[in-house]
Amino acid sequence: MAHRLTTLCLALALASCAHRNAMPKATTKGPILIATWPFGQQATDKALLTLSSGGSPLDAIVHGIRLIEHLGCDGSVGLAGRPNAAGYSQLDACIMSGPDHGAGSVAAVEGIKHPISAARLVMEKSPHVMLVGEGARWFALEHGLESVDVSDLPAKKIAWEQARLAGLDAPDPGERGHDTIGLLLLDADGNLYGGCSTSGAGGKTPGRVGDSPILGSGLYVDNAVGAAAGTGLGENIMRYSATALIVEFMRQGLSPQAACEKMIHRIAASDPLAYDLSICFIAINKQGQTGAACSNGSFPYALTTNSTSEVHRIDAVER
Ligand code: SD4
Repeated sequence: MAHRLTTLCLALALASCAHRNAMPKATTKGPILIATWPFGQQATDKALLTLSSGGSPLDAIVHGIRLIEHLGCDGSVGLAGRPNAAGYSQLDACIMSGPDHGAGSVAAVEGIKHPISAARLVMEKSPHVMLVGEGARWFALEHGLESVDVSDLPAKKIAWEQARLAGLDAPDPGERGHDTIGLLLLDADGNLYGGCSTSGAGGKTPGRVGDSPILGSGLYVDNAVGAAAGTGLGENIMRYSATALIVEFMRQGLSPQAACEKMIHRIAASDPLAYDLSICFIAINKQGQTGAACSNGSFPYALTTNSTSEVHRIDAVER
């Protein structure tokens, strides 16, 4: 089932992939939606549909991301995503609301279908910003989110711990594949919102948390300036507070494109990996300009407005 859905996601996304390296034109009138990866187009389209049906901007972010969590596009979001080293899913998600600088986040949560909804509940129904693990699951279920059976998890955890003690190391997560849905919205009133959700790096050590639920790493929204989201190997993003810095670069006057590129160069200049970072960013500013950059390889991302919906593909930054 998951495989069929993944194939469907890819086919839909590739059919509309356009304009290698074409830079989208700046638009000033929202809504404008930008999302990571080709499957992000399904999220941007769904979010636009939510807005045009009268939904709020936060509904749009959540509906768009829930669709990807449901489809498990690319095997990297939701419960259909690649499991951790012990063979089960631990999911990360966060959401930010520009006008009130609201934020909610869940990390390493097990056995719920929609971590983005849990993150929104943390933002709207708790006095906290971030909940992790069992507490995040408990809170989500208390607020009516759909659960899945986790009765086999204790046995899986014990088996993994025994294997670990026997000296069998967790596989390198970087080689197991990873992606994230990051979705940013500038609405018709000029307000900014964002969310992201991931099952994280495949084969990660149980308990590992990536950049995606960490505000300022996987996602940052500043309603006065702009918003940014990251995807790629979280360890290479969260050590640099990358999306918070991209927003700061925009505050200093850089375009979203230049801000994303500067962040890649900034990390590459000091990191032992140089440009071999496997990280990408998207960004949007208050004026509706958008940008994207990646460290190596190429990076497709989705851009949707009232009049167009396309997947753009950029090459790695010039060194
Ligand atoms: C993580 N950043 O958990 C996520 C995974 C990802 O493209 O986005 N991969 O490290």
